[in-house]
Amino acid sequence: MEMTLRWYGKEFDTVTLEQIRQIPGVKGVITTLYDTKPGEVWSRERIKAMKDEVEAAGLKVAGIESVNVHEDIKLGKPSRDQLIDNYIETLKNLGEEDIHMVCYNFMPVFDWTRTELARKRADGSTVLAYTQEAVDALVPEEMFNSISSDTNGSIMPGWEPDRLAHVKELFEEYKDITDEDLFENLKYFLERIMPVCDKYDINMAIHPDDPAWPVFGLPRIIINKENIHRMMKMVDNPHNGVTFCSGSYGTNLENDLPDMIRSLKGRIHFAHVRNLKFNSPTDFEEAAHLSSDGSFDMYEIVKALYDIGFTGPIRPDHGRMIWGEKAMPGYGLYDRALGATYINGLWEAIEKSHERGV
Ligand code: CS2
Ligand code: MN
Repeated sequence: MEMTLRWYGKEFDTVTLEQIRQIPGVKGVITTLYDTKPGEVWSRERIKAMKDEVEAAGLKVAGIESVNVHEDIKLGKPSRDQLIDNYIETLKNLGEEDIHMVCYNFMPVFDWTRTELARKRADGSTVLAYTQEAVDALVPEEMFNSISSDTNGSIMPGWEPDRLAHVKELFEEYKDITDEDLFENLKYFLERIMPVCDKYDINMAIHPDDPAWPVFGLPRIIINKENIHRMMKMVDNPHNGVTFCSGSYGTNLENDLPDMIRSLKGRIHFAHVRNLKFNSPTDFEEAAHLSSDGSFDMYEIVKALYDIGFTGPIRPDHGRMIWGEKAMPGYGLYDRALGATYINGLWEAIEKSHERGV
């Protein structure tokens, strides 16, 4: 594995490349052109400038999170062909700049959903949290307003203000879209982009829906083992793979995370590792990465990645807000640095035990 940290770019992130460079074992960043809109072509010049900036700080671009997919592609509208052409052009430009991993998602309207961005824990840290009761009591527009007013001044990925403007129309458009339609539209998209991925050896890594069940009545498909295997089989190409995000699949307690990882050998192109603490099956919060702080056995998760021979980029996912830091919720420096160090420690111990046959 290759330890990385997500970085949103100088204009959007409170964390600097110089700081990231000092986290032991972190050699690369996962980044994006955060000011581009879904459907836009990423120019080769801008990709190169981003790469040069990262490399000047002694790091590498280990992959992109995300090249967002336009809603018309998810909806299967006639305009999708032009939008997919643009996506292909972006992939080609990334490939020509020697970038080979692209994370994306296929969630209608919203990216991840949380009901609190700063729930206070007993130790004084704050974390993102979710309760089903709160979602059930909200209409989607209110969710947008509460998320955007509570972000320490940053724009949260997936909750960009221009989405808000269209939220009502989008819900209308998704009214008749079923899970089957969404699978079909994903298949169409993947079939069209695979040739450029083959040509430039680009690993596409779909991020799971978070939480891993339908919210606000919208269809959601990347939620469990059965569905991801269906997705990989319907376009059976090694470049069609997944981002294994323990915190997103883990929202559904029926998902056996180490078992899912083992079943995805060769198709996990990117890993997000984080822990959740369940207070009830419908109330969870994003704990520290350490197993005993949450509900998951992080050793088993990292061990499964080790056992399948995972060599791709990995990153600590959302961290808690600690030590007075002010940053984009989930994306401060301190707790993610602790997370990276902890995952590195688990990996070293697992690797050495394996090598020494203990
Ligand atoms: C991320 C997602 O911050 C997060 O929760 O894991 O927003 C992820 O970047 C996207 O879903 C991938 O497209
Ligand atoms: Mn994730």
